[in-house]
Amino acid sequence: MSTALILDCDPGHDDVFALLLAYGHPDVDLLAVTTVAGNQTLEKVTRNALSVARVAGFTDVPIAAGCDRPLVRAAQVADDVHGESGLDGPELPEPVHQVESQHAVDLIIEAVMSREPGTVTLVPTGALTNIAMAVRKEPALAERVKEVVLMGGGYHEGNWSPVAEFNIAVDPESAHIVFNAPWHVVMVGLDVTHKALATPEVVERIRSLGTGPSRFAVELLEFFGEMYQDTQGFDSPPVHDPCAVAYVIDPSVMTTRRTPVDIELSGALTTGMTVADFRAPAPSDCTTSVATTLDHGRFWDLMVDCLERIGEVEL
Ligand code: PIR
Ligand code: CA
Repeated sequence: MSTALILDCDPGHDDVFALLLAYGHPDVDLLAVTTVAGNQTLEKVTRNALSVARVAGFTDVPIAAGCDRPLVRAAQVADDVHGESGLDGPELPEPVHQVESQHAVDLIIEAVMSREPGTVTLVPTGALTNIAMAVRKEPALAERVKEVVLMGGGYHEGNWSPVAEFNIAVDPESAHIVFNAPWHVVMVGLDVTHKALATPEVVERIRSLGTGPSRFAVELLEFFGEMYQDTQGFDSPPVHDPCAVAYVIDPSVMTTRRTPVDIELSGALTTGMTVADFRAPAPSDCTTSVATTLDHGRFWDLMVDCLERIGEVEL
C-alpha cells in the first residue's frame, strides 16, 4: 500500500535526498513538493527544487512556493553548509517546468481536504512556516492528515545553537503551532539524523550506479561533506532530511518513543529548543513522538535502492 505524501522542503543538499526517496520509492505517492525559505531564500530553494525535478525526472509533480520568511522573526539562511545557491557543488540545470501559481499553503490545504481523511502524510524538512500557516488557515487539517513526520529538533542535540536545531530555531513560533496542533507529530531530529552519515562506503555505492542522478547525488555529498568537515568537524556528512521519508516508508528503520515535546520560545539561551519530557510514561493524550535510534545500514539500502530504481534520466 502506498502512502500519499507532501514534501515541504528548502533544498538544501539533504533535502534533495528526501526528494529522491519520496519520488523514487514505489510505496510513496508524491502528491506535491512545496517550498519554504530556510537553507536559502524562497526564490533560490524553489529554483533548486525545479532543477532537481529535472535531474531526477519528476517534472510531472507539482511544485508550489510557500512562505518567504518565518512567522515572527527575521529570516536566516544556512549558507555556511549549503553555499550561495543553497545547493552548491553540482551544476544545476535550468528548470524545464514552472512553479504552480497556487501558494504552497493553499495547495497543502486543498490536497489534504480533497482526499479521504487519514490518507495524506505531511513531511516537512525545513522551517515549519507553511505547515503552521496551513493548520491556522484550515484547522480541520489537523484531523484530516494521517500524521506529520518532520525533520527538525533534537532532544539531546543542537546545530544552530547548543540546544536548538536549524529548522526549529529559525521559526520557533511556527514549530510551536505545529507541535501543539491536535495531530500526531513524529519528530525525526538530530538525535537520529546525526547518525545518517554518508560514509565513504555509502558514497562509493552511489557513485557505482553510474547514472546522471547518482552523479548529481555524489557531487552534492562531496560539497556537503567538505562543508560539514570545515564548519562542524564531521568526518562524513549527516544526511538529515531523507530520514523522515524513510520513517514513512518503513518505520522499523528507526525506533521512536511517544513523549511530550514543546518548543522553547523565550529562553535566554534555549530559544528553539525542542523540550522532550522523558520523566514518566507519556500521558494518554500525548500526540508527539520522537525518533531515538536509526538502522544506518537499512536506511542507506533504502536510499541506494531508490537511486537505482530512478535509473538514468535524459536531460
Ligand atoms: C543543515 C541544515 C541547516 C543548517 C545546517 N548546519 C545543516 C538544514 C537541513 O536541510 C536539514 O533540514 C536541517 N536544516 C538540519 O538542521
Ligand atoms: Ca532541509
